[in-house]
Amino acid sequence: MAEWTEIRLPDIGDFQEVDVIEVLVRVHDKVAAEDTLLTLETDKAVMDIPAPKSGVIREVKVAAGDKISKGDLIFLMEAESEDISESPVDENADVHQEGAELLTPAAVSTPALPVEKIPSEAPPASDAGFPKEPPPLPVDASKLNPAQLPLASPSVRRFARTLAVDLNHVEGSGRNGRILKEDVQTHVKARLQQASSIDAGPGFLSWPKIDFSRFGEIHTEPLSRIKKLSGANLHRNWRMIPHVTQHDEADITDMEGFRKESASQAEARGVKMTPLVFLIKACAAALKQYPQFKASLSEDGETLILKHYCHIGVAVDTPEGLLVPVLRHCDQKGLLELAVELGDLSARAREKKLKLEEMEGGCFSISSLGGIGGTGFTPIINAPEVAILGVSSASQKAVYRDGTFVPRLMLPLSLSYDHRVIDGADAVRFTRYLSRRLSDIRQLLL
Ligand code: CAO
Repeated sequence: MAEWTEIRLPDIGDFQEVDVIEVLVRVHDKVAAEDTLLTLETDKAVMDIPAPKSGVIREVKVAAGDKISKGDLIFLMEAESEDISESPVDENADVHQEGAELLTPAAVSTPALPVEKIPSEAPPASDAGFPKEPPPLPVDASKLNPAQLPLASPSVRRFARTLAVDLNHVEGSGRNGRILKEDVQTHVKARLQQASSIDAGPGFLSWPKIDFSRFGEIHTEPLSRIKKLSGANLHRNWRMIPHVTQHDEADITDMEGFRKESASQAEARGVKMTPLVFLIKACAAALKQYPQFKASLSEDGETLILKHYCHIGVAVDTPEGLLVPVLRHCDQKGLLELAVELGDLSARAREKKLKLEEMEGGCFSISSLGGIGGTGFTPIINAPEVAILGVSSASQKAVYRDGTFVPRLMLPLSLSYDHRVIDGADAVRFTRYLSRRLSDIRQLLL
């Protein structure tokens, strides 16, 4: 049904002759109830005038720069009905005006429109055009709420919304402090610069600016490209993932005996068999048993992506910084094969000869500092992975067994996990499983 509605400026408070600063709709625009139609500005506030109902704008009676007051006609709208379409008009259709809100196309001298259904109780259309006294409009003036709106036009507000910018935090450079599009852009630029700097973010103190030369001689060196890249990743992962680190240890006395025995055999093939190779093998078994440790969380945090493959990344310390090449299908490979691959990847990492794809696709990482020392540390998860195993130096410890202390070679393990995905109990189960696997060489070789 074609119903034409006059939209007049509702009561907006004690304002007369208010400036129209923006008209948001044009003739033929389809609007939904509450969509903003135009923006007014007084010396105190900017306010949006919403559509009282859904429909199609048939005439625009105001333009930017006009001054309008309560009751002024601002739009003619064809209220939404099944019959609103772009189809040609039945020019012979009988049309009526329903109260003052319903105006016929003839009465408002608009282009021909599809008018088919007429309310039976409607009074006849007036030849004189619009009624002199407009009826109260169904605009909910409480929704205008000018005091709470930052001074900005709807298009600027829309622009800010698309960038998720809260206008309450944007400083306006326009008249009366009105926020302009450029102000939003400046705000976003500043926030991006802030985010990429080493500042921790809103609410944190900024990084101390200190002239160290006041205290003694200094020189500066630029960070390597790898350090900058890995630093940005580590920073993000540390801030975004709720880390917990589970510490444990494994008795690798028998494993070390076996490793030393097989070392010469490996060496003959030009391969170094270090404890790390055994750790990769044990982790592959543990990841099979606890597949959530090689899962990833979807970007929106709603879904867990479980992988049916087992690719393990190994942190390699290079002169340029940390690199993490990935060993593929670790669950399908023997110790010797893993040792060959680890040797090759770590050598090429140090020579900067790794290909990009050799650092992709990992499901879990191992960071071994055991060759250097240490008793435990807190590795940072390599997102989008959900866990990483840190390995420190094995050392002889007195272990109480069968009523007596015996010397055993104990390996410290530090498992950091994403607490959004993994529970503490599962983390201990994982490290306990690993520990058993490493302690029992027969199981490890299986
Ligand atoms: N406990 C005791 N000794 C260990 C050990 C451990 N957990 N792990 C290795 N070792 C020993 C090895 O057996 C080897 O001894 P020998 O030369 O007598 O055989 C020696 O330490 C050196 O081992 P390695 O470091 O050459 O070999 P690896 O397989 O253990 O490690 C690699 C290879 C590439 C991972 C390692 O060289 C490396 O770069 N580690 C640093 C990783 C890193 O920086 N992680 C931190 C990330 S967070 O900042």
